[in-house]
Amino acid sequence: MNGSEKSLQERIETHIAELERFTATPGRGTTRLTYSPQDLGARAYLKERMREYGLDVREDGFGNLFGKREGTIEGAPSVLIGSHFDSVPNGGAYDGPAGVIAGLEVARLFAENGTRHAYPLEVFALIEEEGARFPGGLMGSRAMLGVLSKEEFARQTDKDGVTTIEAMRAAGLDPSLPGRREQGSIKAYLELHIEQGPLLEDSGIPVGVVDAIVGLAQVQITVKGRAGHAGTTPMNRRSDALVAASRIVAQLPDAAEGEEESTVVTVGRLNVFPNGANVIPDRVVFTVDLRSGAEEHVRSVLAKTKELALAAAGDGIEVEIEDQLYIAPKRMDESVRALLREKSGALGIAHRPISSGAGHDAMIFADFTAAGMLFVPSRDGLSHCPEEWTDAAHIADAVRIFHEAARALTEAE
Ligand code: HGY
Ligand code: MN
Ligand code: MN
Repeated sequence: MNGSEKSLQERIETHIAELERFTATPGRGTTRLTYSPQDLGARAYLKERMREYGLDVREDGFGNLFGKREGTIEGAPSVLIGSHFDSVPNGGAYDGPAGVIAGLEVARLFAENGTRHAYPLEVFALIEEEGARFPGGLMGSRAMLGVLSKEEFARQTDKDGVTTIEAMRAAGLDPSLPGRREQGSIKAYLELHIEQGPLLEDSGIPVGVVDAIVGLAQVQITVKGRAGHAGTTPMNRRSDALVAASRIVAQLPDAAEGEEESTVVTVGRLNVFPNGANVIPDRVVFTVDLRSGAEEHVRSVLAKTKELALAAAGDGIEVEIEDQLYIAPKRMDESVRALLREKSGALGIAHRPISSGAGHDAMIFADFTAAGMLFVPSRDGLSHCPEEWTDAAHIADAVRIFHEAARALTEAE
């Protein structure tokens, strides 16, 4: 590696290590919830790097963070490059930050080379992609593009009933700042993300050019029964919310059976109330996350899930279902994909097409602009866990590809 290459890889490793410090679960992975002290720590680090790399720093009314390098055309739409910087509970250090860091380092190369360009380059770091604090996920991008209205955004509450606006204010962020981003202000969208699966590593290919992202739906199911004494309530006089909820959960894998093979269904979050060892549960709240590469299968499994849940009602059991997110499968922009393939090839970096089983903010942007994604390998295909790891050399590959692509996208037509 030549000098700047080595420093690029080392800078990437430093960024990862610095951002990794901002976790609520040190030693047990990255837990960085939106608007938390960990969010603020990471945000401050990213702002410092944006300023160091000559970018104008701005936050919007949702807490999304932007670093802009103006081009020569006044008021022209931006080429956006970045990702999200929140995490799942006890997640990894690369899911999200790898993409934000790639954006930062592309901007640094523009600055280092004194690149003159017509269209602005805008590095971004979005909030609440994971939905670990507020319902649904992809919240920063949905709010920014108006898919989630400002009113709906303001109504979102976390598990303690704290609203987004209250949480922003408590974190010293300003929800009165402009939020909605006009479609005409974005020329293209680039995002690097870790693959979060085994394909690239298994194939020995360092870069994936994403062609499509699965469709996904998330619903929250609340099962209500009747609390009672675990010792004195006969079995035939119980309306046990947890037994009813467990029967629903146990049937869900069958709901995915017979659908297209990429169809998956997951119950990742389940809370029991009042959660006493000697109390019959009177309420259980859980999420169902379901995905497929083909929309008809998303719809079919969603319908089956709701049917199963509602069939559990009766004998003192009530069931409520709340739709929290629904996104059809999305294809990445063909011209951006071709550009990424061309620049990878020109740099001699092996690449392959790859589909995403994970959801990404690119799904939201794809309806508003030309969106493209690159994947880099995840060791052992692991993600959403402390073991998540990606070689900084692969992130550096993606930076070089995006640097060439961003130069092409920001130059005058
Ligand atoms: O859930 C996902 O696929 C993404 O990690 N938010
Ligand atoms: Mn992610
Ligand atoms: Mn994730």
